[in-house]
This record gives sequence, structure tokens and C-alpha cells, in this order.
Amino acid sequence: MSRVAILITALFLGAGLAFPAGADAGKTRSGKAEAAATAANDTWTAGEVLRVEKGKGTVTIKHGAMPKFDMPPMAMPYQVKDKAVLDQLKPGDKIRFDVDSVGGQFTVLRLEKLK
Ligand SMILES: [Cu+2]
Repeated sequence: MSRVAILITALFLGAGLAFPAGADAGKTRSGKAEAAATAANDTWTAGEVLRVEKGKGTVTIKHGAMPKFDMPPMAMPYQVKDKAVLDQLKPGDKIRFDVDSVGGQFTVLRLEKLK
């Protein structure tokens, strides 16, 4: 799942760079607008739960690239805004999640399990 997302992102970036400004300006503009809209609307990142620490209120997630924060694929612990979510997670769960910086800490705002 995460590899597919990375591949799609790479394709968008590649397509944006492949068209030089000039002769095909119209095509370039629409292509870039489309890529930008996709990036802006889709802030979900695919990942897998590695560890749940209710005491700390964190979940450690192995995740794909997160363009929003210039994050490469990695595994790291995240704070969770809604601690009740931690009760529904276990290591190995495939998820998608959305992160924002809250008080200087990367915090999971939304999280969904994938089947
Ligand atoms: Cu990360």
C-alpha cells in the first residue's frame, strides 16, 4: 500500500519535472494543477502499527513518505489526539492516518484501519 502511494507520488513529481515551460505550457499548467490538488486534498499516509503505548499516549507507526512534512518512509512514535483510538489498535494493524504538528509534536489527528 505505502509503496504504491510512493510510486504515485514519484510519478506526479516526475511528470511535473518532465514538461519544460514553453511550447507545452498549457499542458504543463493543467498537469501541475492536478498534482497540486491531489497533494492538498490527500494528506493521509499509509502505515502499519508497530507498538501501542497507552501510558505515553503514543502509537509507533511504520509509514510511507509524508510529503506534507518532507518525511521519508520511516518508523516513529506519534502522539494521538484521541487517546481512545489506542484501545482499538494492535501491532500489525494496517492503517492510514493524518498527522499535524500540535504544540511542536507530531500528533495523529485522524486514523482509520485498512482491511
Ligand atoms: Cu514519521
